Amino acid sequence: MTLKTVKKVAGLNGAIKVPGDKSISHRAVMFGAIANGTTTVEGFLPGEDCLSTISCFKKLGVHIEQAGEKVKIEGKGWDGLEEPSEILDVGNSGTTTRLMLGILATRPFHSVLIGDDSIAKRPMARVTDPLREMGAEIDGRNEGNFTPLSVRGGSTKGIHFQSKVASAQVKSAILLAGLQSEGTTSVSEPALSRDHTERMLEAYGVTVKRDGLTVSVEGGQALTAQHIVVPGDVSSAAFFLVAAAIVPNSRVTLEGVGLNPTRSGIIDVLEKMGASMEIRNEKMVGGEPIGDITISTSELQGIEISGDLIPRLIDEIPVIAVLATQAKGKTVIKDAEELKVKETNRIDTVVSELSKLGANIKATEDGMIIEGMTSLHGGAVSSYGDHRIGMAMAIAGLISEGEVAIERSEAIAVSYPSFFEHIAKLENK
Ligand code: SPQ
Repeated sequence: MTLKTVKKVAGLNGAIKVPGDKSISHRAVMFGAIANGTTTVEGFLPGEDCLSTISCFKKLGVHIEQAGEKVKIEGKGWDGLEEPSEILDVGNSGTTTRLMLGILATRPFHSVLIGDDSIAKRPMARVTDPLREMGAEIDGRNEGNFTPLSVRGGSTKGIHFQSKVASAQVKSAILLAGLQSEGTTSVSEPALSRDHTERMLEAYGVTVKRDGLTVSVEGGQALTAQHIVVPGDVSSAAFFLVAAAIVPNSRVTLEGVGLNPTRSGIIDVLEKMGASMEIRNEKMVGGEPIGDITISTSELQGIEISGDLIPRLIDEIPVIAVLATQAKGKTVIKDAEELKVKETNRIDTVVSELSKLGANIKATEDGMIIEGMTSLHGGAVSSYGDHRIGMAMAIAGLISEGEVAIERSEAIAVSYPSFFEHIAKLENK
């Protein structure tokens, strides 16, 4: 357990390249593993979650070489995956668990998935139920809702699935199973979740049909190896976008950040709150839009964040709560019940830890209400093993009077191993 102390800074200035996108890094490896031929990945995120994905596919017999941000995957097609002799350990990663279940559902062998204490509490029935309906045999604790889970894949058939939640992991798991199932598989969701799976499957040569909130694929499709360039992770950039907006005397440029509209809700929020921000050098990289974002210290106004915007910024809500403490008036976050089933219950952890630093914040059934502006003070907080809570607390520490001591800060390596180095690089000395 690592305790990290963060102190108030005089300003943040300069430019950084945030690490590769976590969602896209996972998918690049997974799709490379089921594709035919050698896939190479550039800009891969060497965070613990994505390393768990690599380790699981190695256990499935795929030859993978990873050195920092470069990965080489020797794919032998769907049939190249072999029955693992060991348990597949997904670590802390919900994306690994749910997308792997979709892939394993059609493989004619037995495998067992296990993860850490946080994964053991995250609901999997949202994926295991539809995959069973397609014909996969899946068992596990609480009737297949919690890890450890065992899968015996086999001959599956396409279904139409109406998801109750806007979840890219649910959508992706079912579509991946659909690629090796009989007939058509389609998924409809209540609001559009991140669409990296759809974009990347197309890049790997798969035909994906999109019609509003419904996506469908035909069974029997093979993937062809690719060279994938991973954009910077907007969810990691979000911590420094917020930091630069709230720390006095700051001006920060974040280079090569992914601007996929299904992920860029944080930019809409900063604009609506009145942040002084500019986006330059916009271009497409591997089917994903990217750009450089420059942001300076800003006067901010509280706003309401709700509805279809929520899936576009779901992982940014912990740091948006920090932002809201420095905005004039009230910020209301609604329709965000999904926060309760992330690495922690992020409504509870954000509210409890920010309250310890003096924030005026209260939990609601589906979100939180924050009254600004408040001057935060130092104190002892915990990440509770949740990388995004750990980083949100560190950003709060940059403006707090007195030190913020973050317990279990090692969790940050799940998605942003160079986080504290980047703070040190930007900090006014
Ligand atoms: O992979 P994991 O643990 O689920 O990670 C998180 C995160 O904060 O990094 C969520 F806790 O991101 C999810 C995200 O919330 C990553 C993801 C994806 O890559 O498909 C989709 C979102 O989850 P969901 O449940 O809405 O599909």
